[in-house]
Amino acid sequence: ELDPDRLLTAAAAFPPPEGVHFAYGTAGFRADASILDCAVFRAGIVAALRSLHTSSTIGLMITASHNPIQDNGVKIADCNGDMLCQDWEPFAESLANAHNPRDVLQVILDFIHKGNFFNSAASSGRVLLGRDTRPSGVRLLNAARQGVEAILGVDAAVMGVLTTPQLHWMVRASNRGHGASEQDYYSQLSHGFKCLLEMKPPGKGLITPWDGFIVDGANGVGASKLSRLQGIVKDLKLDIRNSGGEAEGLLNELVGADYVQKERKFPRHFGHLSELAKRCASLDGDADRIVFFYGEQAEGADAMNLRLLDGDKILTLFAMFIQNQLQELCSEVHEFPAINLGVVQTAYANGASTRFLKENLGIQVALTPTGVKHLHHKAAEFDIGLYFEANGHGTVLLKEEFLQVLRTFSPKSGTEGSRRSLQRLQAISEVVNQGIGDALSVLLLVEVALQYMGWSIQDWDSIYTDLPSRQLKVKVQDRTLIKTTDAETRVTHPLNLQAAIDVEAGKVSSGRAFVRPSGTEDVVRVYAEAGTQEEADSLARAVAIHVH
Ligand code: NG1
Ligand code: ZN
Repeated sequence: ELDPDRLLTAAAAFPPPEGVHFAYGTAGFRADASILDCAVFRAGIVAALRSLHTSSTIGLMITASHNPIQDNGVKIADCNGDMLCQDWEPFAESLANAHNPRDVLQVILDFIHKGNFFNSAASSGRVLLGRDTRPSGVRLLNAARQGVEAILGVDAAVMGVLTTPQLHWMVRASNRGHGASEQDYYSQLSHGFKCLLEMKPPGKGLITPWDGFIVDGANGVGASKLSRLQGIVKDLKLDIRNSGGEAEGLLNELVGADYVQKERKFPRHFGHLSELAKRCASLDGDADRIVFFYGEQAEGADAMNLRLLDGDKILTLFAMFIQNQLQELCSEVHEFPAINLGVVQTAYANGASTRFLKENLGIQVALTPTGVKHLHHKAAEFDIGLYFEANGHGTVLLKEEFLQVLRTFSPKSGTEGSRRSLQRLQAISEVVNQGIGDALSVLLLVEVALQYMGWSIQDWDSIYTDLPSRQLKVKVQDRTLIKTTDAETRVTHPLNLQAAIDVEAGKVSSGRAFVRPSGTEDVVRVYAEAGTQEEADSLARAVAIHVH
């Protein structure tokens, strides 16, 4: 039951900022923190209604991920721990942009009447609220809480400072009736990790002496959470830097996964020659992304080159590791049903990675438009689906039916080997976060995979060589005039643009290029790939000119 008076009174305390239009972007609302109170309050209402509608716990996270510290944002986690169901995005957007409390009420009533959405709605609900370390988070979390409580019967549970994926994990766990505390999260991840290391097949692994990871925490929430995880996972040696301490610098400033991946530069407090070749990783501001890197001696200079292992390399490592586990399972347990393994990428995936996955590993590769929600849904179609964006956001999904088979299957041979091959896959499902990409969980699984392969970070890097690529941003009058198809790889409007891109791509060796309007910035993005860096650069420039 909606209580209009309660809602109107609560909404009156959060007037909308003048002349601002909020768009529900790739991951909710994001803006300068000073103008966000109203949008966050109303996102709280959306989360509360979603909780009633699904009769489940829902999550709401206050974060602006890799954006600067003065920004903030709000994202909603749906009942399975994934992103808010896309059908609700237009509703969330209209609500955020309603002019006054009366309009807020009207938008809600329209939504209810139009779609029969609340036919079976529960009478009570619960929303878990989390935030990253931004100073504005305290105030905005309170706004979200008031939004949730504006809806009669819905409880707001303040979980405090968390990584985005921790909050998603808690929502998922709680809707499955599992322990859903932060401590449960660490316990599950570390249990899976420990099992996997204990079950490493004899004779495999550890060729180079193992010396842990140096991790860039982006001066954000990931650093402290990672050190808590380390306290539980005894075998994990970490040297955590940029953990947000007084002297360490600002959130995401010259640090973090986005900086390392886009700028191809070492984050602050990295990059001394004495650390050459060591295994390094960088988290983003809310720890839902991670990339890996190491330093290589630059030719004739007393500096280091950065060697980046991006989301595509992580995806490839995981695909090989899991494929090996499946092969082992099939050879130990002949009667095990066939398993459908697939990976999902976007057009930004380096062509060398796609080719390696298809041709060398023989794995099916699906392509979706940019944005985790698209990749996630596609990956969920496979028994085991892996997805990663090149920027380091991704995870592994194991279908519930498949997990059920793993748990209950009793192999005819009944040998130690057959039992272990089943248990390994179960342990993988404990380490991965099945709600959303999770830097902490990916870090653990990378460590496991490298140990199973017996690989150094250099060995891992050399699986394939990235094709040289270039990304450019082009400012145009109206970026929405550009329309694309085939997972954004081809332009349909303006009419002659695709033909022009094809001609340019044909002028260079192994040329591939595409353009698309960004979903998070007011620019058109240009991506080009070619046989040499010079060719990739010239292709990108040429395409950018056609976009203008
Ligand atoms: P847009 O601005 O739509 O390209 C960017 C990233 C996405 C995704 C979203 C969400 C690139 C090229 N695009 O989207 O991968 O992470 O932000 O934050 O990196
Ligand atoms: Zn993030």
